[in-house]
Order: sequence, then structure tokens, then C-alpha cells
Amino acid sequence: MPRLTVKVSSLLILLSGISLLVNTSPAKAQTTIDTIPFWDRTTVITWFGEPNTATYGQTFTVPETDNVLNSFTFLLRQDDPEPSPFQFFVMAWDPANQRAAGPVLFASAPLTTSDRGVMKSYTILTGSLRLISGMQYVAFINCSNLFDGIEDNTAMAGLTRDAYSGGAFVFLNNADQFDRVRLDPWTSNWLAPGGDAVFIARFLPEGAGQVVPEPGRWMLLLCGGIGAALTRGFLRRRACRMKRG
Ligand SMILES: [Ca+2]
Ligand SMILES: [Ca+2]
Repeated sequence: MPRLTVKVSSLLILLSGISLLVNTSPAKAQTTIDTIPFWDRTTVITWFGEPNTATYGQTFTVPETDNVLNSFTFLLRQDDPEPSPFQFFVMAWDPANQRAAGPVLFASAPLTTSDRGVMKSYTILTGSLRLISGMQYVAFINCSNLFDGIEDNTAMAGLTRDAYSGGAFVFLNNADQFDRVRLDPWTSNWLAPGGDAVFIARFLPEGAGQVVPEPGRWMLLLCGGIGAALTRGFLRRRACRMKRG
């Protein structure tokens, strides 16, 4: 059964300074989609992880001129003692059928959450992933191939509004069956019609090469393709469960 809920947490965010950056003169991506400014810093979507809701994602539309996806950022908070292992994927999105389509265009190595109770940003460097301008894709985290028999629950920062018109937060309760991302319709309009994840997508024009994202409010700590930002929170959980039927 689906277990997705919306939880409102009292979250104190400490914006500490960037401590590590692997590029001394980072350049800006040409187009950046950033929904962090719309986040109330409390709303999260729960829960991603084993045993059920194995797929959380955000659909997006590739900008007209900057069609190379350079990096993608989600904000995650590990809520269980056990870390949540996951991989990050990019696939084409079939808006008519509300599901992923075609081959996997990008797959990260297995990654894992850390620091229970702390909201952190995870930035995956996708390098020079050429996509098609104007087309929709889905960037998502998934743990279907990483089940180990131990339940794990992680929250993703989400928006209760349609801040980005080119896509939406989507999820799928596909457990340990990855292939269902292409077969089953995913759920959207979860927090609000067109509601989005809290995410950053950075795009470049073709030929621009690899760019290391600048440290922003969430301070990227780059390590092997994944960045962990340095936000800290105190949680006092309350409210607001929304069960799927
Ligand atoms: Ca597990
Ligand atoms: Ca949206």
C-alpha cells in the first residue's frame, strides 16, 4: 500500500559557510531552474524508500537553447536510523501516459543518505547529458535495485504550489521492480496541482563542457558526483498526513 504522506516539520536551518569546493573558478550554468526560493523550509514529502515508494522525481522541460543537463539537486532528509540507498536517474517523460519512457539516459552509482534528521542537498553531476530542447524528462531517485530487507525512510523537500510550470513532482510505488517506471502511471499533483519538488536543475549550451555548480544558499560539498549541503535542522514533527487511497 502506498505510504506517501505530507509532513510539516519545524525546521531551523543554519546556513553555514561553504567548506569545500573543488573548482576555484566555477562558472555559471546558462539556465538554472531553482525552486528553493519557493520552499517554506518546513514542507516535506514522506516517505521515499524501502519497502514501497521507491521512486521520487521531478519532471522538467529542457530550455530552448541550453539543452545539456549539467547537474540536478534534490533536498533529502533521512528519517530512519538506517540510511536510504538510492540511485539518481534521468529518462524521457511521456506526459500523455504519465510515465517514464525509453532508455535510461543517466544513472548514477549507488548513493546513500546520511545524518539522520538533517535536511541536506544532494547534487548529482550529470556532466554533459545532451537532451532535446522543448521535450519533457524526469529526474528521479530510485532504490528498487538496492533493497536489502531493511526498511528505510527518507523525506524530500517539497512545495505546496506550482512554482515551476514546466514539470511537477511525481512518484511511483514500484518497490523493487524498477521496470515499472516505464509501465505504470506515476502520481502527480500530490501536494498541489502541478506541485513541485524542491530542486535545482542546471543547463548549459552544447559545447560548454563540464561546470561545477557555484556554492549557493545550500553550499555544495562535492564528492564523487554527489554534493551534500550543509543545512541543519531541528525537527519537531507535526501534522498533516495525506494518505493515498
Ligand atoms: Ca533498505
Ligand atoms: Ca510544476
